[in-house]
Amino acid sequence: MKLIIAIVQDEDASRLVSSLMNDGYGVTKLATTGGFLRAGNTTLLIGVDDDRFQGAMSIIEKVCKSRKQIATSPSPVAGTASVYVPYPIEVMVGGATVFVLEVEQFIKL
Ligand code: 2BA
Repeated sequence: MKLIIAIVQDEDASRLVSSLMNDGYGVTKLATTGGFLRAGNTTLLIGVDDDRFQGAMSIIEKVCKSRKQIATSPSPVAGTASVYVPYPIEVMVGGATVFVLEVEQFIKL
């Protein structure tokens, strides 16, 4: 068994949960915040048997599309100690950041 930890965009999360649930996957949805953009994103915990792992990954890949987004990021101003000025940057968002862990035990009490 594996545990998929998938960090996705909020706007993809609802469709992704529905798609996974419709295919019989168990999902836990967590409201999370990205460290770089300091914006909300969604982290899904998906426990899957090994033979269903690729199916779950295919759904994540299909639903979560990458796109460019202009974001403002704080940046230290040269020569000042604590003044921060936001400036626009283009970042790729969407897609999914996925961690896959081997599950040692799966216990429901
Ligand atoms: P954030 O940390 O808010 O990052 C959002 C997007 O900003 C990133 O998308 C990336 O395109 C860009 N970005 C991040 N750090 C950057 C930097 N130092 N310079 C320029 N651009 C930067 P993703 O890479 O797809 O990551 C999406 C979200 O996945 C992240 O949101 C974070 O919540 C999570 N994540 C990504 N890598 C991670 C890791 N190694 N460990 C834990 N969480 C991670």
